[in-house]
Amino acid sequence: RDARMAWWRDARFGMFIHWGLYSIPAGTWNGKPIDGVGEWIMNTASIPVADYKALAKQFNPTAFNAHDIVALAKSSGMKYIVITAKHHDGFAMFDSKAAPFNIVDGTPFHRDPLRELAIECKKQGIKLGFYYSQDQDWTAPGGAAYQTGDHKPPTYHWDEAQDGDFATYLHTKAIPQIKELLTNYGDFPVVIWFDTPTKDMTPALAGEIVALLNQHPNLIWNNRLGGGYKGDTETPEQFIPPQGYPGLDWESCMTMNDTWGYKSWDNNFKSTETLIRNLVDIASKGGNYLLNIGPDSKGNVPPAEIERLHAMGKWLAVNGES
Ligand code: JFZ
Repeated sequence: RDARMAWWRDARFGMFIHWGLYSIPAGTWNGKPIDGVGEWIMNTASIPVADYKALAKQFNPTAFNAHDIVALAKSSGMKYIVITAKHHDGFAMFDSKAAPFNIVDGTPFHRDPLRELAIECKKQGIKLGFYYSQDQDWTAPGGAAYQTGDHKPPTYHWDEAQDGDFATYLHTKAIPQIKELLTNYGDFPVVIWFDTPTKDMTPALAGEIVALLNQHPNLIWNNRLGGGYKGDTETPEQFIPPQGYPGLDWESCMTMNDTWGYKSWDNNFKSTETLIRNLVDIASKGGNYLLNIGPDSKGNVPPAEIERLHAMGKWLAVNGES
């Protein structure tokens, strides 16, 4: 474990990237501003599955540039990147044979940004990990949904197209896609970042995923798989634990404004000073800082985020360790 965690413990600073179809509505649906984080818009606004899926046909992020994003992370002093391979909306931001609702087969873009990032990360000498929503999936039959608004228990689904059997979803989509992610990207991923488990993820089902993960002995995965598995890392979200987590590996993930996925009207950005203080605070308590960017629907990183990352890199160049 120590050998496997060594690079991660040294890293201190990483880039989280939340990017997907939700960057198109960007916090507005049918002309109305939608509260909450941008990547949850399908759930928060109860968007029907067919309407949400139709967004793929207009997703053409031609400004996406893997070289520039990796260079941005590096120049900011970050040592690793974790990008949303699939968020709760079920859309795969990678080439997937397991489900056609993906960026290569389902959009006019036809490119695999995860592959492009993997190539650039290797070239520029920085690590790459994948976020994968293994439990919630709002467009696949049987995928789980957390409750928002007036969605009804026990499934909290808002469209009958979401109904189905969770184990079948796991066996026909999630597990095959996790396999694809673990085998199609060369040296990467070094991290799998799971999220939002429900009670659907029984110890037995989670165990099937763990068996897969164990075939990759250097892989690091977080504490959000479900089924009682603790994983390798604690994941305090949007806060810094006052005493750290003595004896445990931990990573505070945080947004710069109030959303992970891009929202055109969220300008509530933390100051550079606050972000640097957070990094210092976290590092001094033995944790890592996973700081998020949310590219827009063209693939551009918002200027306010670039500006802050550049300033952090400048500060680290003078005051950091390496
Ligand atoms: C989850 C996601 O639902 C969200 O969209 C984003 O990807 C974020 C990084 O993770 O949101 C959470 C998960 C856990 C907590 C809060 C929000 N938590 O433990 O407090």
